[in-house]
Amino acid sequence: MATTDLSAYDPESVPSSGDMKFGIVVSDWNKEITWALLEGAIITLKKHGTSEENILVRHVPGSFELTLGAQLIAEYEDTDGVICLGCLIKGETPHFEYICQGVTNGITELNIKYNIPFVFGVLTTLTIEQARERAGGVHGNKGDEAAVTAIKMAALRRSMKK
Ligand code: DLZ
Repeated sequence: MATTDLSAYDPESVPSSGDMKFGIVVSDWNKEITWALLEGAIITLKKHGTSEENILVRHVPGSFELTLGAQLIAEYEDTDGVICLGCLIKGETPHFEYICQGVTNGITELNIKYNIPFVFGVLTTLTIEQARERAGGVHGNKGDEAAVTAIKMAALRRSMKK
């Protein structure tokens, strides 16, 4: 089955993010991968107009901590959205499933609780190779996809604001 190129999108479909501010919370577990996602997200936000000073980056130890990290940004900073970046690689125990479930539910709840988008930029792969392929490899960069989603959702929210 063909895998989507995570970095492929129509630039015309992305609004300008020149006046937007974003938080990025990045997990340092599997940092070879997550820091590549971070780089992709920052480059893509800048490409669409977000300035360096309007990109707030915060690190957390693992993907399980992404939910609280993102909530802290939402509580203490005035941002148009928060991008959550992590990489979970399946091991030999069910730990992977629990963390995947925890972070997925956590980020979903944040989207409902706050009136800003929280983007799920978390890779969940069976191997490190699959993660590399999606962190700037043959399948593009999940960080690019997350940044484009954040801009689109932030623009949607602004279009609704009275
Ligand atoms: C403990 C753990 C394991 C085994 N694997 C990963 C992983 O593949 N990716 C990831 O982001 N985090 C992992 N963690 C760490 C947990 O997310 C979390 O940081 C710890 O359980 C402490 O709460």
